[in-house]
Amino acid sequence: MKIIRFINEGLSQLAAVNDEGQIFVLLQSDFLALIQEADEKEISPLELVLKMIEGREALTCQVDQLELLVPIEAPEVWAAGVTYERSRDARNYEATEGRLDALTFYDKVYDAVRPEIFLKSTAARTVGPGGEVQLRSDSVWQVPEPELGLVLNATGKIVGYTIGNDMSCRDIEGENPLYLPQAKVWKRSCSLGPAIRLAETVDDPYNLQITSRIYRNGEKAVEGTANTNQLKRKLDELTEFLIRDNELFDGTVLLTGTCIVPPNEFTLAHGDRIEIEISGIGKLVNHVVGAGS
Ligand code: DO4
Ligand code: MG
Repeated sequence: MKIIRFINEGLSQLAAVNDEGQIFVLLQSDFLALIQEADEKEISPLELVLKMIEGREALTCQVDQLELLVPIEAPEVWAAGVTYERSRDARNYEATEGRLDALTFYDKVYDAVRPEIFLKSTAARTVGPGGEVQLRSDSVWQVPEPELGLVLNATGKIVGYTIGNDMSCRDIEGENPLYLPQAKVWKRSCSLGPAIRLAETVDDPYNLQITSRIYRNGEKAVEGTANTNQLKRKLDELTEFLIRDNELFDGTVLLTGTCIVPPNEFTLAHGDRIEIEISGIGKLVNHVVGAGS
């Protein structure tokens, strides 16, 4: 069971989408209200949704006919890094352009007990399905990072799964790891969506297929696939470090790191279309616009 938000007669509307793709309008204002109501009633979110849609008519349209909104206005989006071997190798390359002669920060963090976790975005910097992600004006090496996103409550419990794009500037990060916040955080540098899959309906989060495609002038320019079974860390390990001595807000999203990196010569350009698909969650599509657009 997935939860989406869409525009209905000018207003934001919450809805549940079952495995057959049928859409049922929900009365709650947003995903958090749904989770909170389930908590108050001491039932699971899935039970609550099933009760609400029982005997109700589904909408007569398909999800791709709706104008979707970001499924959650996450107050904060955090991100874990170097959680896949592929990410470690890509960072090593961008930091040394192939001149690798010693253990780097990235090798060390890949094996360390403490994971890399950084503040990636806020609601105002995050776009939803169909939205425009923006390029930085001072970078010539920019890529999307397709990642599984964990939707958390204030205690760090995983209440849902979504798709995230951790837009990144490889040249800025490669120049100096202390530039990480600038390589990661700027206007419209993060996207989430198109849906949140209720956590209890995901059998095995360590077996989700991730596919990413980038189209340029209507032609596929890059494609990559990965599986969350390649993840070095456990999801609970990441959330435990995130909540440690921290204040977390309901609806915080934690991106779990990328395993798909385009070829080194590739950089995003205005007009590109990015697709990120994760099995059981959906396909997040965004359009790339140049700096200042
Ligand atoms: O070390 C920098 C960030 C890594 C990251 O974002 C990732 O591995 O996905
Ligand atoms: Mg990332």
